[in-house]
Amino acid sequence: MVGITRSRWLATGLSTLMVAGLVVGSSAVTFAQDESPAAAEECPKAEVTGVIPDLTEQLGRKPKVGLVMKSLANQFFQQMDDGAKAFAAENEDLFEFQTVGMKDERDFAAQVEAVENYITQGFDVIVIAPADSKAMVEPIKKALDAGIKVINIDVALDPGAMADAGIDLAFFGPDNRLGAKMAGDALAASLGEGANVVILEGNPEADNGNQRRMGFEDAVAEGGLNLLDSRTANWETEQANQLMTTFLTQYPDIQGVMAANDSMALGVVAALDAEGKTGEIEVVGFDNIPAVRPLIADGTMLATIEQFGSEMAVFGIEMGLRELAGEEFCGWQLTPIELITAENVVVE
Ligand code: ALL
Repeated sequence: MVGITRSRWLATGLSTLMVAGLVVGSSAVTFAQDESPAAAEECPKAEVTGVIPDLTEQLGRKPKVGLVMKSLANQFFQQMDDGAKAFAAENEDLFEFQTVGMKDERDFAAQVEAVENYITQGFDVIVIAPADSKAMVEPIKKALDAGIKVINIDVALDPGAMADAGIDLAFFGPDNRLGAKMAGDALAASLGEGANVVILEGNPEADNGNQRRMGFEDAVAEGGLNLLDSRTANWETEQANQLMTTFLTQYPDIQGVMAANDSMALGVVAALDAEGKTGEIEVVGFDNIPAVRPLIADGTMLATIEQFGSEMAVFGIEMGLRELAGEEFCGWQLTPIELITAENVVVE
């Protein structure tokens, strides 16, 4: 993990960081405590301990934990997969571990199938980053009905769909709207008032896709930017490349681009390159995947947001096993984000 390690996340502890704009070391790690539904519902903050309860005696075997991710073509999930597997290897005497991902961002059926497989195979805990905030509620309800502890990370499930299904899961993830606002603010500060910008949205079926769009719009409003257009490229590099190429023909005066993830930012950068516009148009993204770090360091991209994907999955595993041991978690359990620019990017 570049920039910030799991040990730093664990050492500082989530609950001690639950203040807006807290500065850790030289870099700002930002939380929006006031907006957290967990705070509103007075759900106690879950402390990250890195300690896994020993449930082997209670169960008569090691508990089985499954991690369900989204596209493994995306470095964000490759890193999450690596981090979670490393943590499981360190704790192999305490739990068994498997992971599943989708082949691309639209391969939604793979998630449904993964949850059903884990139910059939008698898993005890499922940690899931849902690809669709509404449609994943039904398969998750099936898992809960089968007695499985389900931990929702990364993309919040839809509260209405959960209410309809009669379930209420805690959400372990970042403030996506605030993160996008931070990236958008960096763009606004660099370009100045009145600058022409476009937004590339994530998947509209995923809550974090919508949150990030709203966060970018907040930055547009606050920074007095001129939003020319906002469309989805479904989190995908290739779609983003095509959309950006279209935008460049349609709006020859674009000055800045806000992409809801780095996979799409990479597609944007390639489109700019093809048109000979590298360096002329500022680009911000979200994720801090390894592929964008050199681009941030050399100024091809202005900024991204680190959201600590591996740590989020490890957090989910710990909380799932603690639920299995009898603890209960509710509300929004906020995880950290950090603005990454040329000032603090770490290229390996
Ligand atoms: C989201 C993640 C990442 C990622 C996207 C693509 O849930 O938070 O930003 O790039 O999924 O699937």
